[in-house]
Amino acid sequence: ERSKWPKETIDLWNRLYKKDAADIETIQKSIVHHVTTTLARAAYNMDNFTAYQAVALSARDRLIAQWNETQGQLSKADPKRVYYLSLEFLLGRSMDNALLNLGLKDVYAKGIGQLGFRMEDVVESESDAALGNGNLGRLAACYMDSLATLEYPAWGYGLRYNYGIFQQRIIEGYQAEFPDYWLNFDNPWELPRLDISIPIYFAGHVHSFQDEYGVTRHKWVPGQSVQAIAYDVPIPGYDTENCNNIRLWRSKPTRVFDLTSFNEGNYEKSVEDATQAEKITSVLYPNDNTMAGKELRLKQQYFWTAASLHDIVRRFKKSQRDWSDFPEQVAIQLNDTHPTLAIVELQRILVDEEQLNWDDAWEIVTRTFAFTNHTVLPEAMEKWSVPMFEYLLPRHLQIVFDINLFFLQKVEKRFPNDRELLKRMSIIEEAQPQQIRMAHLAVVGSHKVNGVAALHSNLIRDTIFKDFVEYYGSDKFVNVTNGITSRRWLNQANHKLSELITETLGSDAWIKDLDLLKGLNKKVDDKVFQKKWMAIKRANKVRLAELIKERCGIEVSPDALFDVQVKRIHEYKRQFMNILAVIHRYRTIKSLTPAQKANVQPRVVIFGGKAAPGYYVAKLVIKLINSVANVVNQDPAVGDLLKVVFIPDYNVSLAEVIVPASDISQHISTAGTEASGTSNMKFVLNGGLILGTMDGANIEILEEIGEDNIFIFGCLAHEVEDLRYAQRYRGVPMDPALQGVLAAIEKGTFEDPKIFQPLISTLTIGKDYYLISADFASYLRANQAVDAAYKDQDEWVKKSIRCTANMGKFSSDRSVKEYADNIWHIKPFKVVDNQQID
Ligand code: HBZ
Repeated sequence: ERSKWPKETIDLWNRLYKKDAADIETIQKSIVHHVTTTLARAAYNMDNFTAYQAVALSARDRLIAQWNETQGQLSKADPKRVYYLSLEFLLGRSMDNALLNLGLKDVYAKGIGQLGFRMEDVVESESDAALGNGNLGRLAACYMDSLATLEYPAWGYGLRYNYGIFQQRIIEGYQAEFPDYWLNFDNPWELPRLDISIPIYFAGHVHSFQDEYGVTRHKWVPGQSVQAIAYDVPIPGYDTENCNNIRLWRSKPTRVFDLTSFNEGNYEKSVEDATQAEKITSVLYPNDNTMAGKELRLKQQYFWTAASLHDIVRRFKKSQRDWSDFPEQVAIQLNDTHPTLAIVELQRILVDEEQLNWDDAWEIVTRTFAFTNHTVLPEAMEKWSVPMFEYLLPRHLQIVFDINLFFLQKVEKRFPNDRELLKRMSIIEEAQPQQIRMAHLAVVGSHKVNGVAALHSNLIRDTIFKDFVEYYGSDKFVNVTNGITSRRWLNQANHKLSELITETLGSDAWIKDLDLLKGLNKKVDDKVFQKKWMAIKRANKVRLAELIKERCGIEVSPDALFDVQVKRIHEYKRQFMNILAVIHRYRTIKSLTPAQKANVQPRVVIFGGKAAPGYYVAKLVIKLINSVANVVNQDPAVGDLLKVVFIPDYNVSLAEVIVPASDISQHISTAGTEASGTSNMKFVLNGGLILGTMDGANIEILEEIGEDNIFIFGCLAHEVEDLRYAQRYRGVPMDPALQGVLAAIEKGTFEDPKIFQPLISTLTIGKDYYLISADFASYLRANQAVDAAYKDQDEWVKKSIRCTANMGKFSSDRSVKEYADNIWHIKPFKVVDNQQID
């Protein structure tokens, strides 16, 4: 107990415990110290990677100090905290962000410059932390940055996968997957907490008995156990002392259990059990927006939610408050349905272990949780087979059935004699075998449910959760439009533009208050400013052109229009439609006379993104893009008028180079399918225009920047059903331009057409679920509008400036504040820089 320390000891601590000064020499000393001791290297034996490691270790020392200070002060004040449960945190690189947020970027750059290294090279030596599939994971990372910056007491909980999202290589035009063993070298951004080890149980059976009051109670008697070990990743806020935490769990075998097998003389089984235990956090599932249904995935979800709740409950119990205060102290946000088991686990802890009665426990549970939905695609809805669930989590299954029973009883009371309604709303789907609908469980166990953009939130109210809106009332279903952090996506990724903005606005306050970008609106017509603006865009394009040359061996001109579509490859995102339109463009160019060609706007069409390894059709889209690129890029009749590029292994740090270099980016999902999109926000924030559909956050971006600064085409969400119906039953013919394009593929213009047959057959009349044919004509027109607008560079630059100027709404600071005010009911807690213990 610190309070019992003698005064001399406290004084000694306070003399020793001083934050390091932030002058160049102190920084250089710490770098050299880490090179020569932690890394055991000699100065003359240093490369960029060693320099990166040393700088990271040096920055980490400071992060840890801030982290300690924050967590110490939080423990003492014990305000309400929010816990963000996400199976994915797509952090990317950490060093640049850590130095920026610590306010030490310039002095570190100078410091290592004098030691003979360039900051850019050092920064680029870091590999990405890629513990996520796409923007669900990246959103979690942006939110952690904003939570710390706005000084909210928040922790993230996730898994520490040994293998992040696979590395993609392109071999003969096809995607090939390679493991991402990112922990090959020590990860300096994590603090292993080997002392925090939590037992997690699986399988076994349930023991039911009467307690001393004659009440039936249940106790889970598990059959297996593993250990959860904590690894903490400090998340510093920008321009604040606050430093939050992401706690990632790693699975390890339990010693007691392998000893049992060992003592039975079954050495091999004990080793096998140990391997099984480590497997739980071995690999991130590489599917986005599809449900794999694998047992190991369910194990991951339970392992993670149980460890996290154990930690949260332990922290709460230290305060010795009454259980009814739990929702006053704890808010838990479920990032999609992946952590929904946490609802069941908390109910189990309260009822089985803390002996609360069911109703009191359930009241606490539902006041604690809130749930974010990220998709309406049916194939993405999580369902778990009851037999598999029962084997792994027998007690939890009983609880799920009880939750469902009590819930349906209440529904029945409100809406009597409606069996169809009960069937639709049930948490259990009557199939062979029965399935647990995790989205229904998440809705029933939460006090707020949100979608991630206005259209999407309305859609979930009208479709998948319609019955629930009628039952609970509409207040429970809210919208929080996604956001992105301006620190990474403008200040770091586009540093030159960031400097120009600061110089123009006279302050860098916009980095924390993105609405201040509005001040750029008055510069729209300023010729000098326009020139600087375009010069920066061009420099960014030169940088991307160099990257394309290096990674793809393709020469592209930075004077062409850069047209970018980078995101996960998925049918609903319609990269297929994009490449079909590229083929159309290619055929058109080939049909022109030299005089006509002189009027063609040169364009570089850039693709990037990973397909889930088992998603055959998506992988064929990648193959088609590469086959088209091969033909087009080598056709002398086309030259610089059209280039097609597929950049392999798209990830966060590539995005940081690609986003600032785009003139146009494509966000062209079938209306109603893309919940929000967040890269659309990143591109526009960097002065790139959008070619897109009326889907997700595109709609709100349009509202903010004005319809003259965005290229919109295609059908609207409410038209989709009718169009599908018309296609299927009224024999609507295929778009003629599309027919021409398909004929060219089938003729063998791009390799053996047999390869692409399964892809082309997705467009068969009546089967074109994503409405490529229906939208094709308006898509081609929108592309022409883009070409025409780009030719008028005087107007284009104005559009580009207006884009950036009006993107304030899409700061993740705004999103996080909405969550804090309307869902979590938490307040900022400012950490003071006192550096003293007492
Ligand atoms: O979440 C995305 C949505 O598609 C996108 O529209 C939205 O902007 C973004 C942030 O809200 N969803 C994902 O990225 N989803 C996944 O990555 C995913 C991963 C594993 C799953 C399911 C989905 O099992």
